[in-house]
Amino acid sequence: MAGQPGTGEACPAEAVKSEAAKADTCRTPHHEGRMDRRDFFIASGAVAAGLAFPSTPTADSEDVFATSLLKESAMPFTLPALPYDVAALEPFLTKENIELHYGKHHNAYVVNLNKFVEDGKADGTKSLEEIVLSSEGPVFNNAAQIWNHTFYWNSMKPKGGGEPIGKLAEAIARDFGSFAKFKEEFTAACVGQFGSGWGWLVVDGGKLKVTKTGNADLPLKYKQTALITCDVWEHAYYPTYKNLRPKYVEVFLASLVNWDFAAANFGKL
Ligand code: MN3
Repeated sequence: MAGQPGTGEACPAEAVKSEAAKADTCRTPHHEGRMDRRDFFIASGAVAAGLAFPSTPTADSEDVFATSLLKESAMPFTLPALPYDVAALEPFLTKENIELHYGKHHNAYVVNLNKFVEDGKADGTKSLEEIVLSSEGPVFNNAAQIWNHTFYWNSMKPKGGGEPIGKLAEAIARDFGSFAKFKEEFTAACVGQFGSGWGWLVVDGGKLKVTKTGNADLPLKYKQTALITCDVWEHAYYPTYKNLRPKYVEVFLASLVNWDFAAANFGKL
């Protein structure tokens, strides 16, 4: 159902067969017995700090939880915490939708990239961005999808939507004519992306642009700075909206998009 074209990416169903994936399932927030673990990932501030996820040394405790954490922390890439609870985007994206998308899909890309490092196919001393810029095929697909998904989670927030303010609002008016015109272009890109991919608001050569990319492709490759993204892979919206991608994109703009995140990305330029 959820489109997984032949881009060399292992699907989550394959990935969960690995030991690493089994260990990773406790990172999914709905496993209530593991709240201590979830708190750790939130406390690590991985998301707030950006998109590079160094491993974290752990104490030598005999506790089962700490032992599994120690095992994973040998892996160079880790799944960053969601910036909100799995149910926080209800009813616009259901808890089930986020659990599947974050806990299975996003996690599978992390598991896969670590496996490539283990097998010597990717350099675990490089940052995620460095791998994205220097790889192709399955390594690129998984690295880029880790980056894209972390960026996507931050592109939404509970009680999102509305319109940006300040310098970003001025730039949107300058480069699109109006916010309404931006919305039209962004919607057309997201709805018009054939098959799996992403809709983006980017800065390209000092100018704001709407773009779309297929599969794992991303603005970083084109020297563009991403401000916001909407995941239009079917797995992103099928559990909540089934085949109604236009409805999902409409709700993304009306109730989910995080303009604070976009403004922060814009402000760094
Ligand atoms: Mn996705």
